Amino acid sequence: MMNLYQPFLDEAIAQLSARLKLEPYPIPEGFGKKVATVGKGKKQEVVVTTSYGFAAPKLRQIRAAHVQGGESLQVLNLVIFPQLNYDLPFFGADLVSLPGGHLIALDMQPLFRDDPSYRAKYTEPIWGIYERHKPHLPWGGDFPAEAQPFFSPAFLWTRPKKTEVVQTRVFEAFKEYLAAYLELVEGAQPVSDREQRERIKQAQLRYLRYRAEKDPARGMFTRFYGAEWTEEYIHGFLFDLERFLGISQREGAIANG
Ligand code: DBV
Repeated sequence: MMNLYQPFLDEAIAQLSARLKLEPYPIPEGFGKKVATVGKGKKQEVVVTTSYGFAAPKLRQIRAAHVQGGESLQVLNLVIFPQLNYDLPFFGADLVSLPGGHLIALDMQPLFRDDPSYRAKYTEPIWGIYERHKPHLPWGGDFPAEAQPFFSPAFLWTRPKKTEVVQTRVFEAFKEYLAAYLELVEGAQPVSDREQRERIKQAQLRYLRYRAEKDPARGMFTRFYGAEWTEEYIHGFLFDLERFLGISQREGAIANG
């Protein structure tokens, strides 16, 4: 399980570099690489979290968090946030390996899930990929109902028992989803209509607030690196749109109800 997701990260950076004009996205000081030693005695492990950030035309932030904790923990979380004048979905990958097994979430997460024309534009292009992989990557079961609006019908959600499945099937699906996403980015046209732009911004904020508030890694990061570091990592890097827009978290909390 050691470094299970390094090839995924390498592949993502290779695809992104080949298809986009990448620029660095700033990573706040102290968040580029974080190391902690956890556990006692024989169970002691060093957990290293490495962050990657890029921007590209049409894409406000491309960011990844890679958590390497030896045999007991491997995570790659990669999210792409488009510029607010594009109606593109988010690219979202949450690849998590714990001693009990693997948890894989892969999707192009829609801004407007229930809009049929949006679905035709952004889910149909990946439907074939989804259908090809689904029989080998069975539905992972329960996930939070409140997360439902943020996933497309082509959401790959699976909990493989075998690491080999991650290295083969999941890796193929990951490559294909990312390639298909970059195709959509290439074809995307800017939105100039003010009202539509406002709807996009609100949909991005909804998604972002949900992810920041419910981040399933919060507990883990807090245990490793403390609460202060973790909250700043979540709001200042992983899910930073409110900061980017100059909205305080307090206003955000009020807007969220
Ligand atoms: N998840 C993140 C970030 C992570 C991360 C930024 C950098 O959003 C890791 C790290 N995800 C992570 C970890 C776990 C999960 C689980 C460590 C395991 C938590 C644990 O078992 O303790 C998809 N990720 C999950 C789960 C789901 C997702 C459904 C299971 C949660 C549960 O069982 O409660 N990805 C996640 C999600 C959205 C998404 C909810 C919502 C839009 O895109």
